[in-house]
Amino acid sequence: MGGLFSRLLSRLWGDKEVRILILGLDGAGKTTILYRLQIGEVVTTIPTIGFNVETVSYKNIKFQVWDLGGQTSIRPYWRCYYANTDAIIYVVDSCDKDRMAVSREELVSMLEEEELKDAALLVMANKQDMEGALSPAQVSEQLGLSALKNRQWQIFRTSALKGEGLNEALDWLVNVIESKQ
Ligand SMILES: Nc1nc2c(ncn2[C@@H]2O[C@H](COP(=O)(O)OP(=O)(O)OP(=O)(O)O)[C@@H](O)[C@H]2O)c(=O)[nH]1
Ligand SMILES: [Mg+2]
Repeated sequence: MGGLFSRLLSRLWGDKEVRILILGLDGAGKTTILYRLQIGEVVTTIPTIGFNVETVSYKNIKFQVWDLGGQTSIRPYWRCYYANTDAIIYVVDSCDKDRMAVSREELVSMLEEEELKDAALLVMANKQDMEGALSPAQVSEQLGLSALKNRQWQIFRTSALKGEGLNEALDWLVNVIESKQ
């Protein structure tokens, strides 16, 4: 039964890759998450200038995952990557309380973009292994997620360092993508 289902799925999808962008402020953990998802390990990162792109296979779906640099001077270039995006993974450093408002502004202006109107939004309240991390509910409130209209979204607690919460988050994404078929 599982085999039949996966064959049907791969026929539906063919070789199409699902295009995902990982966005969020600098230092939130985007690159760490990308490689955690791809190779299952914590890699040593340096701040991303430009982007990393990797293919991640999960539950019979091939995700083409773009991890963009989050520094202030690089954020204006995010929009160059918006076209044909199926979902956004928005990563927040749950300990970076001082910059929650900045993170919210960047999120809101990104979601106003026409090219992203059909993209699902997966928020990762990352760095949950650290003391003093805001809970997903608190991060959600700070980002104003409950005010989002016409958008499939969900927030998950994650620790890229410990590898926690990432599978739950991707499971949600797989469901959303399958339901769009
Ligand atoms: N404690 C903890 N540290 C993390 C976690 N995720 C990432 N980090 C650390 O946070 C720092 C920044 O991580 P990066 O993945 O480089 O951040 P980024 O979002 O890609 O940053 P830019 O490329 O500058 O946009 C690194 O020292 C990571 O090891 C986490 O879940 N917990
Ligand atoms: Mg990076």
